[in-house]
Amino acid sequence: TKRVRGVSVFRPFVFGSEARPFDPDNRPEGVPEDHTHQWRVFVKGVDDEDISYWLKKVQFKLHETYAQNVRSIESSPFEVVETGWGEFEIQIKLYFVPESTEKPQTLWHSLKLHPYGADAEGKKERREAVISQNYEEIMFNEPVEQFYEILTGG
Ligand code: SLL
Repeated sequence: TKRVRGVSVFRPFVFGSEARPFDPDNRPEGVPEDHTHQWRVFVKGVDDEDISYWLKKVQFKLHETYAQNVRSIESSPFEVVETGWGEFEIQIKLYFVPESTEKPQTLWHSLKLHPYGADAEGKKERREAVISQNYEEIMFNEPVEQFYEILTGG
């Protein structure tokens, strides 16, 4: 497969998490006692643009306290919804469409449950949603011709 020499193609995307504390008076059924939040970790296009033409699969690796902590999401939306009690680092592995012949790329995201400053001593617990997301650009250097066409709509 021929590569397109001297060309780099960038694709923007967003990854991150959203967390929301449970209302203590109205907890969803079946959630373990010690869980305090529902959260979501995701990879998506900017303005929810569909990115599945270049992104094939996302593997989210959660903390080992989770059952089946490696979650593979094979189609859009690339996200995992969970509940829990603690913050941790999530490994996010991006797999590209097979035409790309590109190796997977790994990112890390810190799951945030608590609003900034909420853990300061003497502060009353604030119950609010916490969104933590990053804008990122992936660079494909000298993509193979077939992938270049997919990327540029050629
Ligand atoms: C901490 N280092 O101690 C972190 C680990 C792990 C959070 C946090 C498990 C949920 C379940 C969960 O929330 N783990 O039991 O399924 O703060």
